[in-house]
Amino acid sequence: MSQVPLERKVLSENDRIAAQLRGRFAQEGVLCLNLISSPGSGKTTLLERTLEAFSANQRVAVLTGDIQTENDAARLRRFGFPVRQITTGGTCHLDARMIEHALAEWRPGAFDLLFIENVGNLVCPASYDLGEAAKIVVLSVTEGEDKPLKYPAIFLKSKLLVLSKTDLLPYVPFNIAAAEDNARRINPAIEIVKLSCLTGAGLDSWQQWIAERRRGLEVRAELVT
Ligand SMILES: Nc1nc2c(ncn2[C@@H]2O[C@H](COP(=O)(O)OP(=O)(O)O)[C@@H](O)[C@H]2O)c(=O)[nH]1
Ligand SMILES: [Mg+2]
Repeated sequence: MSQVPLERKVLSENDRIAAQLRGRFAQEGVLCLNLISSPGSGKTTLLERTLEAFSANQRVAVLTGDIQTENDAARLRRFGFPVRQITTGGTCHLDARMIEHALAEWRPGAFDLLFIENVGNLVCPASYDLGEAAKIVVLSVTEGEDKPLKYPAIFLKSKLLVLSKTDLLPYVPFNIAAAEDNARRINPAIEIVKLSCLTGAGLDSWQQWIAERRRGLEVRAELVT
């Protein structure tokens, strides 16, 4: 089989499993958020700040993907919530089958908010549906404001853009307004949160964004029952 039909087959199989995951998340009232960025943009740090702000009775879980090492899972387990590392061994993205496997050991209903930290890469993860409610693209201010134009697919598919490391803005020639404009040129509906995990600025907007999504799920569940 040539590469294009093979790729199509892989993606349609992925979509089938992702649809099952989405159905399962809907049934169990789980909000699943898929964080995507280049390596080093601050995904794990953002999850650390997020988990540390949750009270222990919150039903939150994390799956974190990397090519090698359990480092990120070790960083995130400190907060007492269930965390599993997915090491892909070379694959540059997570796929729906990996999520299905990783979830198999957790009992249904154990959590109602699931964060997935994807493998650091702005390209491949854009093509893989993981059954998430939203893809979230993280772009740090050291990466250049033109990235939405260079890697449009992930900005097009994301509901939220997190502009991270804003504490570094005084030290780097990053035009934050241009970055926002570029993201909106690709995806006019994209929401944008600017934050720094170092100073904590903007973390409230991030937490509010998540809280609104969780409330949206509850309202939908009430309408269905
Ligand atoms: N100055 C600054 N550095 C940050 C911030 N967030 C993360 N970092 C640093 O960026 C590096 C990569 O962060 P990490 O969370 O591992 O990125 P990931 O690869 O996307 O998970 C680490 O050295 C972090 O300490 C931030 O808000 N400000
Ligand atoms: Mg990480």
